[in-house]
Amino acid sequence: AGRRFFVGGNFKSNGTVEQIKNIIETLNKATLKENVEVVIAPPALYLLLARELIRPDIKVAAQNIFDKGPGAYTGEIAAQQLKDAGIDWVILGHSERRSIFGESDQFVASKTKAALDAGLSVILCCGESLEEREKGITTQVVTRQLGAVADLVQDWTNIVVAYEPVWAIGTGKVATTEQAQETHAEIRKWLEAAVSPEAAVKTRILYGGSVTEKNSAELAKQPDVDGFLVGGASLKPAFIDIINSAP
Ligand code: G2H
Repeated sequence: AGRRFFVGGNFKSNGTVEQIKNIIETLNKATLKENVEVVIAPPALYLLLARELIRPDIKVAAQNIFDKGPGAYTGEIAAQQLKDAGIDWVILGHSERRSIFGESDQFVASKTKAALDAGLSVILCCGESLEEREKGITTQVVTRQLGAVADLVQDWTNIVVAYEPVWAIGTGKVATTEQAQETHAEIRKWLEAAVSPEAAVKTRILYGGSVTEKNSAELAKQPDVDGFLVGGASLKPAFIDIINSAP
């Protein structure tokens, strides 16, 4: 569809200095398919180390920011500080932030706006719970989550959407290719109506949730799957095979 394939590695709260160095060394030595955009997101503590060591064609993302500051916000990192440190991307609205830390759609939207205003690019996550899927309200849930962002942000050029069904995250239960494609197509339809026809054509929609080197090639073939947000498997050499499963 002319959209550049995108693969993000979300390390979550995993790794040590030594392990991060090893993952980066493996990536630096790997032959990666050209024209795949690759971004790794180590824990905040290791962002500068990662940026220093990683090959220049791979970018680095934070896993969160605060929507205010710099200032008196103990424990938080402001968007401008990431930008200053040469970190170009941030993951926002991950379901673990929403469920464990109680982040609302509005808070995620406000952070997305702060990130974009500071010149960062955003991997914006959305996704339904198992209960919501069983109720048949998947589309309502993800468009409500994304809609909060559309209320504040008109220009989606620097947003990549990641659809991550909560029931598939870290569970080994990957969505079927049909389930992923169906929801991705719904998101694209929503983008056309709620943001713009241009955003619908250009915005990358990633799939996330138990992506491995075994299921990535099949998912990558779907017309509305433009890449992956990979958790567990991004810490392993298999991440390279996932990157190279781009069609
Ligand atoms: C979903 C995904 C990465 P995993 O959270 O964001 O993690 O691949 O481990 O399910």
